[in-house]
Amino acid sequence: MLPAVHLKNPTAEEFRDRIIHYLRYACGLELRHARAADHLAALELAVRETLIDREILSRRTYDEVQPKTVHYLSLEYLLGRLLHNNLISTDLLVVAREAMQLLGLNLDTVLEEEPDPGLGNGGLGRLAACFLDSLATLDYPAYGYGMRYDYGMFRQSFEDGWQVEHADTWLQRGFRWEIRRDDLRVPVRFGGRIDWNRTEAGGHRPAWADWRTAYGVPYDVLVAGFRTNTVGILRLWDAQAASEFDFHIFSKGNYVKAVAGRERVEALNRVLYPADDVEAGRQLRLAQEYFLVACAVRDVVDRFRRRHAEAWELFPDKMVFQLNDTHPALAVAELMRFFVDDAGVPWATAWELTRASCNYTNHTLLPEALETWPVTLMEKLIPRHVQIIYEINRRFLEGVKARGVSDPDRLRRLSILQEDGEKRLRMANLAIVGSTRVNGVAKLHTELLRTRVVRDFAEIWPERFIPITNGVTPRRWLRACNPRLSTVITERIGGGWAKDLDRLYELSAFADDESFQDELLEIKRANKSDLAVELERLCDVALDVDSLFDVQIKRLHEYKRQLLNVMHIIMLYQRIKADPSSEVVPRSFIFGAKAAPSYHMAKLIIRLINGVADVVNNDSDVDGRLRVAFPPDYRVSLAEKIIPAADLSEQISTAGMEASGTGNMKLALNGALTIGTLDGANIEIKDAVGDDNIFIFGLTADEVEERLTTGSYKPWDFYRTDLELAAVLDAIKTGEFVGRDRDAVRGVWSSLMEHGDRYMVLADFRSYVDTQDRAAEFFKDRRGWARAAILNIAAMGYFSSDRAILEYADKIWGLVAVAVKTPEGS
Ligand code: 26V
Repeated sequence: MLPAVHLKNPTAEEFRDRIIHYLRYACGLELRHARAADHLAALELAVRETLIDREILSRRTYDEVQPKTVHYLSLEYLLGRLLHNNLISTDLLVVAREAMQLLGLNLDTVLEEEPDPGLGNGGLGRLAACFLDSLATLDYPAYGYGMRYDYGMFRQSFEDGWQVEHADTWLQRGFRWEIRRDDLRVPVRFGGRIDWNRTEAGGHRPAWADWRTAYGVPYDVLVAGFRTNTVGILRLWDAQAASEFDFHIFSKGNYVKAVAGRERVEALNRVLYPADDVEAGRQLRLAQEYFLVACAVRDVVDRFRRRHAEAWELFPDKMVFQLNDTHPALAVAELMRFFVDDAGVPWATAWELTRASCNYTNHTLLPEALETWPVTLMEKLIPRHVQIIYEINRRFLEGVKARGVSDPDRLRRLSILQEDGEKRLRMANLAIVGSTRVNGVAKLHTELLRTRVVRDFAEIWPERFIPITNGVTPRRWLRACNPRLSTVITERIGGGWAKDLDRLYELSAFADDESFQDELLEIKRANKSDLAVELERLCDVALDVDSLFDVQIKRLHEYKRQLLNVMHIIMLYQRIKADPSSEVVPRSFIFGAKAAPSYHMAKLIIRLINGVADVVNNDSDVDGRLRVAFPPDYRVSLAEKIIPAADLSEQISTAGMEASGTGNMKLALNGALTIGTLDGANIEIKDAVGDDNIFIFGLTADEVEERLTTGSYKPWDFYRTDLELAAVLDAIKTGEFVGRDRDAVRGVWSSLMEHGDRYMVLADFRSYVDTQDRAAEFFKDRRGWARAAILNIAAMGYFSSDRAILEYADKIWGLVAVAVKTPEGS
């Protein structure tokens, strides 16, 4: 008999007793001695108990059903805080609030104590987190595999307007959501050399020799589905040095060297690489990518073997991998290594099994973000994989030639190995060759992939490339972050929307309902007022709650064009200076952005924004009509406060450069109107909300491409013909806003006027500014604006990550939902 698992939720009194229990037996404290951090710990453990009960049921069900399971491989998971979401998923929110009250505590205060696990850079990592939520909510058997970085995304502060990075010590006060699984520790081989052994047939067989072993220790983070018993697992790996290997050195009396060797292995998951722009080409990053893949493959193969012994032909029917960008692309080589070297499967069969179980999602079109690794670096770390990749490439190119491709340039572009200059492995080519499906993350993005970035591949395998537009989880990005709006939506259309976001469409019936419009405006105002309090605390700026809250929150990148936004602010400022009595619609500009520590231009733009903020916020002519708030350390928990308060959502990337965007969806879902280019998912958002309910401006992707490739783009032409633009550029050039940093920040001007303005800021300036003027004018029509906001919310159903995951399950994974069985009588 299996032990009974209780699934009924506790009463507030029972839950209070659970909290007291954990305070006593996990923290060793009586209530009267507990501090805020202890309240948080005890509450987390009390909720975790429910997650564990459900997790046990999920595992039990899967052991019995042995369903096909998806494995999401990602170097990043931008989870954000987990307590609030877990309370909602388990339906314990009300009970917990009451229980805290019974203890004389306030739940909201305790929720604010939780640090953000920031194990990701930006959109790609946050998408992985939304997908885990949807997988569990839709009852799909799934694992996420990732790295348990000691230090996640750096903490950002500003000193004299400059970004300063600090270590993110998210684990310092303990992380209650993880469970260390020493029973599932796996060995990972690295280093060594290749020996050529004679086979019986007289040939030579390569063998990996003299490798060393590190260990991967998994920590499981339980991911509760919303209103279902399914609990998924995010398995994060920690690197551990092998004690034998130290002992060998240690026994020779060199203690220091032994410890240093340990250090080197364990440094593997010390830190998340905080760049999402250019490949740093660092050996440690390559080692991280290999380590994750080796741990994940071993874990999956072990589970397969427990269930299906050596029936490897079943592997693709039971196990499927999704590669989140090229970062885990070595999974293709590692699976081949396992099948061929460890399982003794013939190469051709091994290749069929590998390719049938792998799929790859591309998240970027920027050529500089496409990963390549020097082969010499790889040979030191994983010599056997290098051989395997050569063989994959040899057979692939043979196959291509057999299909009649003979143009050497084309073959060179298709090759997994880049051979001009230093020999390098092209991770995208490996991922494409080793996958059944390759997907883009929005329609335009997929089209540009097919026709530009990997055109040669799309020509030989058109069916391999498919679009699946991103989505966001409505649990975190509406229900949890915007309780006011959630409540009125539920009042109007019932609560089903949180699991079936298409239901929001029923709100369009209320678009012209003045009472609903008023309710919406009131909620927005209340959210803005909450945010204003927070921003006053964070950056000492007082915002006018009735001003237009204009929000741009995303990583700082030239292609995302925060610069265009700040140039618009400068222009508005100059209009006021020219005529202080002129009528302006009051605006509050809110930025959130981290720059990669090595991204010089991004850091200059941060300095410029902070400089403009300083001048504008303190000029008496402006008289509070323009305000700029740039709170430091933008992260998921700050996004959750900003998004519900936004009126206008800035999605202003150079067309053809933003793969999808997901912030655009979160903001529209919370009733912000978008000002944006025809880029990424903006196009699909426009189609959903209608041209009248979105502000579109700027060049199209084709127009950008045409100007960039023909060299017909001349930034100076715009300088000469647009007086307002010229004044803005002059102010940047002379360093008007940045005091003694004027020489440094002049680099921003140079990038536009001397280095060709790669991101076409000048080309889009006039169209952007005119569209902003239209938006401001429309904002004065409060009811009209509310109507448009309602129509935005109503149209966001499609942008749920549930819809995205259903598409992956259907078009890529061939995955079937499995209802978790509850024990009888519960
Ligand atoms: C790229 C690189 C380049 C090499 C150095 C390490 C590193 C780490 C991360 C990345 C990821 C950049 C790609 C990315 O985040 N793409 C974003 O993905 C979102 C989800 O699909 C999408 O909405 C954004 O448009 C896209 O920029």
